[in-house]
Amino acid sequence: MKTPFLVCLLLLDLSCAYNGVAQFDDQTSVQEKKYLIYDVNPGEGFNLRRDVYMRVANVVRQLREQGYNYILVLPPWGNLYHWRKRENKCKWSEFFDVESLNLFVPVMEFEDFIKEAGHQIDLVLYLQSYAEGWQDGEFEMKFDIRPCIEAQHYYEKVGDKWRGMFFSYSEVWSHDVKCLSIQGQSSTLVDAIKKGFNETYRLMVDRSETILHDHFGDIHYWRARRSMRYSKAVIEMGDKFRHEAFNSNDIDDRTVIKDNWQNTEKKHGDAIGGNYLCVHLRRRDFVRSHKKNIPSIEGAAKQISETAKRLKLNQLFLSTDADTVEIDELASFLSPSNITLTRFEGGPQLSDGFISVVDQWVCAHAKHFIGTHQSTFSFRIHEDREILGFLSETTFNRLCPDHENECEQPAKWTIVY
Ligand SMILES: Nc1nc2c(ncn2[C@@H]2O[C@H](COP(=O)(O)OP(=O)(O)OP(=O)(O)O)[C@@H](O)[C@H]2O)c(=O)[nH]1
Ligand SMILES: [Mg+2]
Repeated sequence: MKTPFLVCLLLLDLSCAYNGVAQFDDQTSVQEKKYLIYDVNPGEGFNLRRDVYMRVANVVRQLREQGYNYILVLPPWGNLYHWRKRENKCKWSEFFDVESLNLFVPVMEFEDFIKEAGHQIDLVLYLQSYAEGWQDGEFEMKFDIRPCIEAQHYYEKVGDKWRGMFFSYSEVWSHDVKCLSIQGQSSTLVDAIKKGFNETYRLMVDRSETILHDHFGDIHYWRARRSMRYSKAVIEMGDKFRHEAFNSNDIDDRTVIKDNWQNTEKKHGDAIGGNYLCVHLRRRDFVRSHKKNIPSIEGAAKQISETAKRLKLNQLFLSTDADTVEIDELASFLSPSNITLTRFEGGPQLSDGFISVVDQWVCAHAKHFIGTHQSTFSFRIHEDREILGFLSETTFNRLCPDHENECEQPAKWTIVY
């Protein structure tokens, strides 16, 4: 079945702008420089991809600590299901501060990799589970080269070159594709690379979401997460909006952080936030896939009104992927009617991805936040608020489904330094 990859190759048009080259200065390793490129299941959204970045960054960290000189190549953003404009080839620097990422492990944009190392990849290692599934219910860390289960849907040998999606860069190809059945976490992939592929100069690991975190929420998780600062453009846009819409600024909100995340350590309660309530109301596909755990629009409005009243906040910042009909409906149910609903609309010149990150930044600075059950979009806001130093009770909240007044609230994954 060749359709998925051929269809994706046709979606090449809307490229993102080029800006900036990453610099790094890490002397951990003495070996010849090698590149670790990675990709994620095409169906995954932006914020799960941010989580996978932390897993792979910790693979590179461990490889470097053990003397292997890997540079992490950042997978361009593109063709995401939620991006209605279907942009592709978007650089990380559009959303994130690449210099800051670089302070955790050396990283580079894919276009810089091409400039430096060409259009060829030596090996694609396609991660997959074991065809036979779990054995005896035991979680055993293991990996083995096995026959491919599904990689043939995404990679195809044409002459002596393996072709694939490669982030919509049609000139890129690989010398080889192998499938690695793996059960495990970042360190398991480290072991696999050390054992079988540490001579590979340009190694790409596809389906990286297959590996888990070594320890979710530990210091290495948080170091990778803290290094994931937003780009100057995102921060400037978000701060300007906060100021104009809510008269919110870092001094008054006590959300000043140092430029370098390595020197930033804030305590819970240091931040108080701007004079507004932020709600992340996840709709669209979530209405189907998480039906039992999210409220109706009317139910959401009721909960928001109660919280606004309790906290004496009459300014609501709404971060949502809902359509305008649902937003108008929500506004009409807010009570008392002096609660003002404000959104960051962006404008046609901004990408869907950029607008969504600005939404997250504005929510991260609110006095109080309420998210949507099991949305990785909400989870990333929790983390930003932990970094800024908010009290956990202002952060780990979610909207309950209708007729469930006291639903279970999100797990408090508090920051570790
Ligand atoms: N602007 C904006 N976009 C949103 C909002 N909520 C969701 N989106 C869009 O939908 C995407 C969210 O998808 P994911 O990043 O997969 O997060 P999720 O779907 O909530 O969580 P999982 O599917 O569990 O990973 C974002 O990247 C946006 O493109 C929102 O509040 N504001
Ligand atoms: Mg999603």
